[in-house]
Amino acid sequence: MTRIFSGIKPTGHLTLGNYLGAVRRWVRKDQHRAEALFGIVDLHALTVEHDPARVRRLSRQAATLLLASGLDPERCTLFVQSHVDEHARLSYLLECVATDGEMRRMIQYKEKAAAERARGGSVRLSLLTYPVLMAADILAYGTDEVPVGDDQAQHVELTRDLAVRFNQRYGHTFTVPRATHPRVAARVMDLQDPRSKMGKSHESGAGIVYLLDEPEAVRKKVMRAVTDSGSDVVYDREAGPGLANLLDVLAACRGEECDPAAVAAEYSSYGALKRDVADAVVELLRPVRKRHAELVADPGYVDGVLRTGAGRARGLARPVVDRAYRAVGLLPPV
Ligand code: AQP
Repeated sequence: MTRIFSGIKPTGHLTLGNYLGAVRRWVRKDQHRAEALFGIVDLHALTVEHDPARVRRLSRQAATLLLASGLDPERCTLFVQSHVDEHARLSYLLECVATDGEMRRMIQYKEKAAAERARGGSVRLSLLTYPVLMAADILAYGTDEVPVGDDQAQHVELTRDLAVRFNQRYGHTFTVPRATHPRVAARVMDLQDPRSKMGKSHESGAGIVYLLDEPEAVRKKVMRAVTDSGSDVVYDREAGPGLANLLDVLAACRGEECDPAAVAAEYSSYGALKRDVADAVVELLRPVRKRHAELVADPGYVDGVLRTGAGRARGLARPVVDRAYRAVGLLPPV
Protein backbone atom coordinates (compact mmCIF):
# COMPACT_ATOMS: atom_id res chain seq x y z
CA MET A 1 0.00 0.00 0.00
CA THR A 2 1.25 3.49 -0.78
CA ARG A 3 2.79 5.16 2.26
CA ILE A 4 2.31 8.91 2.72
CA PHE A 5 3.99 11.30 5.13
CA SER A 6 3.54 15.02 5.52
CA GLY A 7 3.87 17.53 8.32
CA ILE A 8 3.08 20.96 9.57
CA LYS A 9 5.24 23.09 11.85
CA PRO A 10 3.87 24.88 14.90
CA THR A 11 5.39 28.24 14.01
CA GLY A 12 2.09 30.13 13.90
CA HIS A 13 -1.64 29.70 13.51
CA LEU A 14 -2.63 27.51 10.56
CA THR A 15 -3.50 29.46 7.43
CA LEU A 16 -5.65 29.14 4.36
CA GLY A 17 -2.37 28.37 2.53
CA ASN A 18 -1.74 25.34 4.76
CA TYR A 19 -5.32 24.23 4.26
CA LEU A 20 -5.53 24.53 0.47
CA GLY A 21 -1.92 23.56 -0.20
CA ALA A 22 -1.78 20.53 2.05
CA VAL A 23 -4.36 19.75 4.74
CA ARG A 24 -7.45 19.55 2.57
CA ARG A 25 -5.88 16.88 0.38
CA TRP A 26 -4.73 14.93 3.41
CA VAL A 27 -8.32 14.91 4.63
CA ARG A 28 -10.23 14.37 1.41
CA LYS A 29 -7.88 12.05 -0.46
CA ASP A 30 -4.70 10.87 1.14
CA GLN A 31 -6.04 9.31 4.33
CA HIS A 32 -8.54 7.30 2.27
CA ARG A 33 -6.23 5.89 -0.38
CA ALA A 34 -2.96 5.20 1.43
CA GLU A 35 -1.31 4.42 4.72
CA ALA A 36 -0.93 8.03 5.79
CA LEU A 37 1.07 9.63 8.59
CA PHE A 38 0.82 13.29 9.49
CA GLY A 39 3.20 14.94 11.93
CA ILE A 40 3.15 18.12 13.95
CA VAL A 41 6.81 18.69 13.23
CA ASP A 42 7.65 20.65 16.34
CA LEU A 43 11.44 20.29 16.16
CA HIS A 44 11.28 22.44 13.04
CA ALA A 45 9.81 25.28 15.08
CA LEU A 46 13.08 25.67 16.97
CA THR A 47 15.25 26.83 14.09
CA VAL A 48 14.53 30.50 14.80
CA GLU A 49 13.99 32.36 18.03
CA HIS A 50 10.91 30.88 19.67
CA ASP A 51 8.86 31.10 22.81
CA PRO A 52 8.65 27.61 24.40
CA ALA A 53 5.14 28.13 25.78
CA ARG A 54 3.94 29.30 22.36
CA VAL A 55 5.39 26.29 20.56
CA ARG A 56 3.62 24.02 23.07
CA ARG A 57 0.34 25.88 22.60
CA LEU A 58 0.60 25.93 18.82
CA SER A 59 1.47 22.22 18.66
CA ARG A 60 -1.71 21.34 20.49
CA GLN A 61 -3.69 23.81 18.42
CA ALA A 62 -2.33 22.36 15.17
CA ALA A 63 -3.27 18.83 16.23
CA THR A 64 -6.75 19.99 17.19
CA LEU A 65 -7.19 21.86 13.91
CA LEU A 66 -6.06 18.90 11.83
CA LEU A 67 -8.67 16.76 13.54
CA ALA A 68 -11.22 19.54 13.14
CA SER A 69 -10.39 19.67 9.43
CA GLY A 70 -11.32 16.00 9.16
CA LEU A 71 -8.24 13.85 9.76
CA ASP A 72 -9.65 10.63 11.11
CA PRO A 73 -7.41 8.78 13.58
CA GLU A 74 -9.03 5.53 12.47
CA ARG A 75 -7.74 6.14 8.96
CA CYS A 76 -4.41 7.85 9.49
CA THR A 77 -1.69 8.34 12.07
CA LEU A 78 -1.45 11.79 13.65
CA PHE A 79 1.46 12.39 15.98
CA VAL A 80 4.00 14.89 17.29
CA GLN A 81 7.47 14.57 15.76
CA SER A 82 9.38 15.02 19.03
CA HIS A 83 7.47 12.07 20.53
CA VAL A 84 9.20 9.76 18.08
CA ASP A 85 12.98 9.64 18.66
CA GLU A 86 13.65 8.04 15.29
CA HIS A 87 13.44 11.40 13.49
CA ALA A 88 16.43 12.85 15.34
CA ARG A 89 18.29 9.53 15.25
CA LEU A 90 18.01 9.31 11.50
CA SER A 91 18.71 12.99 10.96
CA TYR A 92 22.27 12.59 12.22
CA LEU A 93 22.97 9.72 9.84
CA LEU A 94 21.66 11.77 6.94
CA GLU A 95 23.86 14.70 7.97
CA CYS A 96 26.73 12.34 7.32
CA VAL A 97 25.46 11.89 3.76
CA ALA A 98 24.50 15.50 2.98
CA THR A 99 27.04 18.19 2.10
CA ASP A 100 27.24 21.69 3.50
CA GLY A 101 27.13 23.05 -0.07
CA GLU A 102 23.73 21.56 -0.78
CA MET A 103 22.40 22.86 2.52
CA ARG A 104 23.56 26.39 1.76
CA ARG A 105 21.75 26.28 -1.58
CA MET A 106 18.32 25.81 0.05
CA ILE A 107 16.22 28.85 -0.83
CA GLN A 108 14.46 28.98 2.53
CA TYR A 109 17.80 28.93 4.33
CA LYS A 110 19.13 31.77 2.20
CA GLU A 111 16.02 33.90 2.74
CA LYS A 112 15.62 33.27 6.45
CA ALA A 113 19.33 33.56 7.26
CA ALA A 114 19.48 36.88 5.39
CA ALA A 115 16.42 38.17 7.27
CA GLU A 116 17.87 37.08 10.59
CA ARG A 117 21.20 38.76 9.86
CA ALA A 118 19.42 41.93 8.72
CA ARG A 119 17.73 42.04 12.12
CA GLY A 120 21.17 41.82 13.72
CA GLY A 121 20.51 38.33 15.02
CA SER A 122 22.59 35.21 14.70
CA VAL A 123 21.60 32.25 12.55
CA ARG A 124 21.02 28.97 14.34
CA LEU A 125 22.89 26.01 12.92
CA SER A 126 19.58 24.15 12.83
CA LEU A 127 18.29 26.64 10.26
CA LEU A 128 20.95 25.29 7.93
CA THR A 129 20.42 21.62 8.76
CA TYR A 130 16.65 21.36 9.18
CA PRO A 131 16.08 20.15 5.60
CA VAL A 132 18.06 17.06 6.62
CA LEU A 133 15.71 16.56 9.56
CA MET A 134 12.86 16.93 7.12
CA ALA A 135 14.44 14.24 4.95
CA ALA A 136 14.62 12.05 8.05
CA ASP A 137 10.93 12.73 8.80
CA ILE A 138 10.07 11.40 5.38
CA LEU A 139 12.56 8.57 4.93
CA ALA A 140 11.99 7.05 8.39
CA TYR A 141 8.58 5.82 7.23
CA GLY A 142 9.49 4.30 3.87
CA THR A 143 7.38 7.07 2.39
CA ASP A 144 6.30 6.92 -1.25
CA GLU A 145 4.50 10.25 -1.50
CA VAL A 146 4.78 13.60 0.25
CA PRO A 147 1.72 15.81 -0.30
CA VAL A 148 2.90 19.41 0.17
CA GLY A 149 2.46 22.93 -1.19
CA ASP A 150 5.01 23.81 -3.84
CA ASP A 151 7.20 25.83 -1.42
CA GLN A 152 8.43 22.46 -0.18
CA ALA A 153 9.42 21.07 -3.58
CA GLN A 154 13.13 21.81 -3.11
CA HIS A 155 13.22 20.07 0.27
CA VAL A 156 11.59 16.94 -1.13
CA GLU A 157 14.08 16.99 -4.00
CA LEU A 158 16.89 17.06 -1.42
CA THR A 159 15.26 14.14 0.39
CA ARG A 160 15.29 12.15 -2.84
CA ASP A 161 18.94 12.97 -3.44
CA LEU A 162 19.90 11.87 0.08
CA ALA A 163 17.93 8.64 -0.21
CA VAL A 164 19.54 7.75 -3.53
CA ARG A 165 23.04 8.62 -2.26
CA PHE A 166 22.56 6.62 0.92
CA ASN A 167 21.24 3.63 -0.99
CA GLN A 168 24.13 3.74 -3.45
CA ARG A 169 26.73 3.93 -0.69
CA TYR A 170 25.33 1.56 1.87
CA GLY A 171 22.89 -0.69 0.04
CA HIS A 172 19.18 -0.29 -0.54
CA THR A 173 17.66 1.08 2.67
CA PHE A 174 15.24 3.88 1.81
CA THR A 175 12.25 4.22 -0.48
CA VAL A 176 12.81 7.23 -2.76
CA PRO A 177 9.74 9.45 -2.23
CA ARG A 178 8.13 11.98 -4.53
CA ALA A 179 6.29 15.22 -3.80
CA THR A 180 2.69 15.69 -4.87
CA HIS A 181 1.09 19.14 -5.14
CA PRO A 182 -2.52 20.26 -5.53
CA ARG A 183 -3.60 21.29 -9.04
CA VAL A 184 -4.73 24.73 -7.87
CA ALA A 185 -3.55 26.82 -4.93
CA ALA A 186 -0.26 24.98 -4.58
CA ARG A 187 1.10 28.32 -3.40
CA VAL A 188 -1.45 30.69 -1.87
CA MET A 189 0.02 34.18 -1.72
CA ASP A 190 -0.21 36.84 0.97
CA LEU A 191 -3.27 39.03 0.30
CA GLN A 192 -1.29 42.20 1.03
CA ASP A 193 1.86 41.14 -0.80
CA PRO A 194 0.87 38.75 -3.57
CA ARG A 195 4.46 38.11 -4.58
CA SER A 196 5.13 36.46 -1.19
CA LYS A 197 3.77 33.18 0.08
CA MET A 198 1.04 33.31 2.73
CA GLY A 199 3.17 32.00 5.59
CA LYS A 200 1.96 31.38 9.12
CA SER A 201 5.11 32.75 10.74
CA HIS A 202 4.99 36.10 8.92
CA GLU A 203 4.73 39.02 11.24
CA SER A 204 1.87 41.04 9.77
CA GLY A 205 -1.38 39.12 9.71
CA ALA A 206 -3.23 41.59 7.46
CA GLY A 207 -2.73 39.50 4.33
CA ILE A 208 -3.05 36.12 5.99
CA VAL A 209 -6.31 34.26 6.48
CA TYR A 210 -6.06 32.02 9.53
CA LEU A 211 -8.30 28.98 9.81
CA LEU A 212 -9.67 30.27 13.09
CA ASP A 213 -10.40 33.82 11.87
CA GLU A 214 -13.95 35.00 12.52
CA PRO A 215 -16.02 35.36 9.31
CA GLU A 216 -15.91 39.15 9.63
CA ALA A 217 -12.11 39.13 9.80
CA VAL A 218 -11.94 36.88 6.73
CA ARG A 219 -14.22 39.22 4.79
CA LYS A 220 -12.20 42.26 5.76
CA LYS A 221 -8.90 40.68 4.73
CA VAL A 222 -10.25 39.50 1.40
CA MET A 223 -12.00 42.78 0.57
CA ARG A 224 -8.77 44.67 1.32
CA ALA A 225 -6.61 42.30 -0.72
CA VAL A 226 -4.14 44.09 -2.95
CA THR A 227 -5.19 43.77 -6.57
CA ASP A 228 -3.44 45.01 -9.65
CA SER A 229 -3.98 48.17 -11.62
CA GLY A 230 -6.43 47.63 -14.45
CA SER A 231 -10.01 46.57 -14.34
CA ASP A 232 -10.30 43.42 -16.46
CA VAL A 233 -10.56 40.17 -14.57
CA VAL A 234 -7.98 37.95 -16.24
CA TYR A 235 -5.83 35.15 -14.85
CA ASP A 236 -2.15 36.09 -15.23
CA ARG A 237 0.16 35.15 -12.37
CA GLU A 238 3.03 37.28 -13.68
CA ALA A 239 1.28 40.47 -14.70
CA GLY A 240 -1.50 40.35 -12.10
CA PRO A 241 -0.43 38.25 -9.11
CA GLY A 242 -3.01 39.75 -6.71
CA LEU A 243 -5.94 38.93 -8.94
CA ALA A 244 -4.51 35.53 -9.88
CA ASN A 245 -4.20 34.68 -6.19
CA LEU A 246 -7.86 35.50 -5.56
CA LEU A 247 -8.87 33.44 -8.57
CA ASP A 248 -6.74 30.53 -7.36
CA VAL A 249 -8.37 30.67 -3.95
CA LEU A 250 -11.88 30.80 -5.37
CA ALA A 251 -11.15 27.96 -7.80
CA ALA A 252 -9.64 25.88 -5.00
CA CYS A 253 -12.67 26.52 -2.77
CA ARG A 254 -14.87 25.20 -5.56
CA GLY A 255 -12.77 22.06 -5.95
CA GLU A 256 -9.39 20.86 -7.12
CA GLU A 257 -10.57 20.38 -10.69
CA CYS A 258 -11.77 23.97 -11.07
CA ASP A 259 -9.77 26.09 -13.51
CA PRO A 260 -8.95 29.63 -12.26
CA ALA A 261 -8.82 31.00 -15.81
CA ALA A 262 -12.40 29.81 -16.35
CA VAL A 263 -13.43 31.40 -13.04
CA ALA A 264 -11.97 34.71 -14.26
CA ALA A 265 -14.32 34.68 -17.24
CA GLU A 266 -17.32 34.83 -14.89
CA TYR A 267 -16.37 38.26 -13.50
CA SER A 268 -16.28 41.76 -14.82
CA SER A 269 -15.38 43.56 -11.59
CA TYR A 270 -12.85 43.10 -8.82
CA GLY A 271 -15.46 43.89 -6.16
CA ALA A 272 -17.80 41.08 -7.18
CA LEU A 273 -14.91 38.64 -7.32
CA LYS A 274 -13.69 39.63 -3.87
CA ARG A 275 -17.17 39.24 -2.39
CA ASP A 276 -17.44 35.73 -3.81
CA VAL A 277 -13.95 34.81 -2.60
CA ALA A 278 -14.82 36.03 0.88
CA ASP A 279 -18.09 34.05 0.92
CA ALA A 280 -16.39 30.91 -0.38
CA VAL A 281 -13.59 31.06 2.21
CA VAL A 282 -16.00 31.74 5.06
CA GLU A 283 -18.09 28.72 4.04
CA LEU A 284 -14.99 26.55 3.59
CA LEU A 285 -13.77 27.33 7.09
CA ARG A 286 -17.11 27.32 8.90
CA PRO A 287 -17.24 23.57 9.69
CA VAL A 288 -13.56 23.56 10.67
CA ARG A 289 -14.07 26.35 13.22
CA LYS A 290 -17.19 24.67 14.58
CA ARG A 291 -15.50 21.29 15.04
CA HIS A 292 -12.42 22.98 16.51
CA ALA A 293 -14.56 24.58 19.22
CA GLU A 294 -15.99 21.15 20.10
CA LEU A 295 -12.57 19.50 20.23
CA VAL A 296 -11.03 22.23 22.37
CA ALA A 297 -13.57 21.29 25.01
CA ASP A 298 -12.20 17.73 25.00
CA PRO A 299 -8.39 17.93 25.31
CA GLY A 300 -8.24 14.35 26.61
CA TYR A 301 -9.42 13.14 23.22
CA VAL A 302 -6.66 15.01 21.37
CA ASP A 303 -4.05 13.69 23.82
CA GLY A 304 -5.28 10.15 23.25
CA VAL A 305 -5.02 10.53 19.47
CA LEU A 306 -1.46 11.84 19.76
CA ARG A 307 -0.45 9.08 22.17
CA THR A 308 -1.76 6.33 19.91
CA GLY A 309 -0.30 8.07 16.86
CA ALA A 310 3.19 8.29 18.37
CA GLY A 311 3.08 4.61 19.29
CA ARG A 312 2.11 3.62 15.75
CA ALA A 313 4.68 5.95 14.18
CA ARG A 314 7.47 4.59 16.40
CA GLY A 315 6.58 1.05 15.41
CA LEU A 316 6.90 1.92 11.72
CA ALA A 317 10.03 4.07 11.94
CA ARG A 318 12.08 1.96 14.31
CA PRO A 319 12.94 -0.91 11.94
CA VAL A 320 13.76 1.45 9.07
CA VAL A 321 16.09 3.58 11.19
CA ASP A 322 17.68 0.52 12.82
CA ARG A 323 18.37 -0.84 9.34
CA ALA A 324 20.05 2.43 8.37
CA TYR A 325 22.24 2.30 11.52
CA ARG A 326 23.38 -1.20 10.64
CA ALA A 327 23.94 -0.27 6.98
CA VAL A 328 26.41 2.54 7.78
CA GLY A 329 28.46 0.26 10.00
CA LEU A 330 27.31 1.03 13.53
CA LEU A 331 27.56 -1.92 15.88
CA PRO A 332 24.16 -3.14 17.09
CA PRO A 333 23.64 -2.80 20.85
CA VAL A 334 24.91 -5.93 22.64
N1 AQP B 1 0.89 29.66 1.16
C1 AQP B 1 0.84 28.35 0.99
N2 AQP B 1 0.23 27.83 -0.09
C2 AQP B 1 0.16 26.49 -0.27
N3 AQP B 1 0.67 25.60 0.60
C3 AQP B 1 1.27 26.07 1.69
N4 AQP B 1 1.85 25.47 2.73
C4 AQP B 1 2.32 26.41 3.58
N5 AQP B 1 2.04 27.64 3.13
C5 AQP B 1 1.39 27.47 1.94
C6 AQP B 1 1.96 24.03 2.89
O1 AQP B 1 1.45 23.69 4.18
C7 AQP B 1 2.20 22.61 4.71
C8 AQP B 1 2.73 22.95 6.07
O2 AQP B 1 3.49 24.14 5.98
P1 AQP B 1 4.64 24.48 6.99
O3 AQP B 1 4.13 24.36 8.36
O4 AQP B 1 5.82 23.67 6.65
O5 AQP B 1 5.04 25.96 6.57
P2 AQP B 1 4.34 27.40 6.66
O6 AQP B 1 2.90 27.31 6.98
O7 AQP B 1 4.74 28.10 5.44
O8 AQP B 1 5.00 28.00 7.97
P3 AQP B 1 6.13 29.05 8.12
O9 AQP B 1 6.72 28.88 9.48
O10 AQP B 1 5.65 30.42 7.75
O11 AQP B 1 7.09 28.45 7.07
P4 AQP B 1 8.09 29.04 6.10
O12 AQP B 1 9.21 29.30 7.00
O13 AQP B 1 8.29 27.88 5.19
O14 AQP B 1 7.51 30.26 5.49
C9 AQP B 1 3.32 22.33 3.71
O15 AQP B 1 2.93 21.26 2.89
C10 AQP B 1 3.40 23.58 2.91
O16 AQP B 1 3.88 23.36 1.59
